[in-house]
Amino acid sequence: MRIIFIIGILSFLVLGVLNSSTNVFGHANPISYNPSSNSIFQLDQLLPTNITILYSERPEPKVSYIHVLNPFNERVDNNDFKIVTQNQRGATVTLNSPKLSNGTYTVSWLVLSKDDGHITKGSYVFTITDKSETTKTTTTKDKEANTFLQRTVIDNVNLEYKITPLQVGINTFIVALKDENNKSLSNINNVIMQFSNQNQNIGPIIANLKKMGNGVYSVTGAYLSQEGEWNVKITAQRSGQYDLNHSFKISIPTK
Ligand SMILES: [Cu+2]
Repeated sequence: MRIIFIIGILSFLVLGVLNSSTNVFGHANPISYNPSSNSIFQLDQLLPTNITILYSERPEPKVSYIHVLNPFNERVDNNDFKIVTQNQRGATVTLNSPKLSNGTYTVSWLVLSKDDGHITKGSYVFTITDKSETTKTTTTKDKEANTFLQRTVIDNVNLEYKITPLQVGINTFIVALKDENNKSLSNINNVIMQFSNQNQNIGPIIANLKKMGNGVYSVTGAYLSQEGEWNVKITAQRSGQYDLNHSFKISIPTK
């Protein structure tokens, strides 16, 4: 018993050393976003003046970029990508402040890693609202104008997913997983949704859903940040079984 314990500790230490020196898990992955993912700003209050992303590896500035897009897919950054922080793993662009108004903004980034030569890309969103916009959203919700609802069966699991009110900007996403007998699944550890808009070169935008009950997960956010066709992938991680994956396309109409 004691020997097994010691071996366990030793292998843990060895893995730890490997991990920090050679970066086994590789690639420049985002560690933090500022402003943070899915944050909401009031138009009449302090708005962000720049976007800063910290990565796990050093971006090569000749190739890497951060683009900030308004809801009409127009750039609102000043095209001044530069490396910040002493370890050179941070990158920033400033925002063209007069161009900011209410709406959903997409931050799309690409990094060529100086450390392992690999390219990674992704997107995230933040929202600027004003009071009249909030009122409009409430009215739409009251009317229950649009709900996108789909059901499918994968690996004997009944998967149901719902998007309300199906608009550009903030939506609520609900994923429900049940077994063959329509009992809610209790072995789900995590549900993730990934959103990509290939025409606008956006994505993947990753959303982690919150557990609302056994087999029911939900998140609210502006992940569908522009109109047009989106590819959405749902992944449910289960204990003791393979992940469940389901991809679908959805068309977001003009407001
Ligand atoms: Cu890599």
